[in-house]
Amino acid sequence: MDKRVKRRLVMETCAVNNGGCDRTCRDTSTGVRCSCPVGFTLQFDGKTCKDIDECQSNNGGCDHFCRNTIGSFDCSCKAGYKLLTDEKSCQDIDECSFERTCDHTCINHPGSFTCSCDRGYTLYGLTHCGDVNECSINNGGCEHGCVNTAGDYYCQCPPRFKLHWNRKDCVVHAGSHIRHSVGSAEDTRSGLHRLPGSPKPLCHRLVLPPPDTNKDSTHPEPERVTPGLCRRH
Ligand SMILES: [Ca+2]
Ligand SMILES: [Ca+2]
Repeated sequence: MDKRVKRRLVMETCAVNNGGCDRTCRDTSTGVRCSCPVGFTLQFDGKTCKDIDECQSNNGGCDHFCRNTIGSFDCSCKAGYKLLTDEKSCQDIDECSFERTCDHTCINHPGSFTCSCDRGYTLYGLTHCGDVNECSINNGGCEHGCVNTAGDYYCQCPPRFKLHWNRKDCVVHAGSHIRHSVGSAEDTRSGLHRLPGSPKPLCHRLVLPPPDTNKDSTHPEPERVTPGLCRRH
């Protein structure tokens, strides 16, 4: 045997300095053989192990994000997705499958979800539904009182008035002592209502107290009778 080879064989053994190998060393008849664990590749020097960047190839097989680590790699997913047990695939999280995600209605989307609210409610804070105070805008369209309720509202009238069928205006009760005048032809054209059973269209002169006080509601003052309150509907 060549002296140099013999000398090299003597020098290179896994027993000494791990045969110069980074990781695994194995003695063979031709000398030491270095090898590397999974996730590493043996360099041209036959000794050094270098991390494989799995993310460089096909994104590491990850659906969304790939992060290289020394000896391995990790997949992760965008917000709203979950990593499946194969540790590569990402699947939308169905937030609507959780309890109480939305106060009212939940709509699942890929990577997200939205909430919607029943009529009469408005969405706040993405998931919550709050009652709309219809009375806060134009008194809810009510001629007199407006009462806000959860998810709805209704109009109110002072004593001796009742709510018109349009649910907003107030009309005088039949039999009330509040005077009314017989409507003219113009009243008919303007669509003024008539009392049930009344042969002629009647324009009721409504005497209304201010919306926020009942002070005058029991004693309407004649001078406060306003022709303008003979309303269209
Ligand atoms: Ca790696
Ligand atoms: Ca979703």
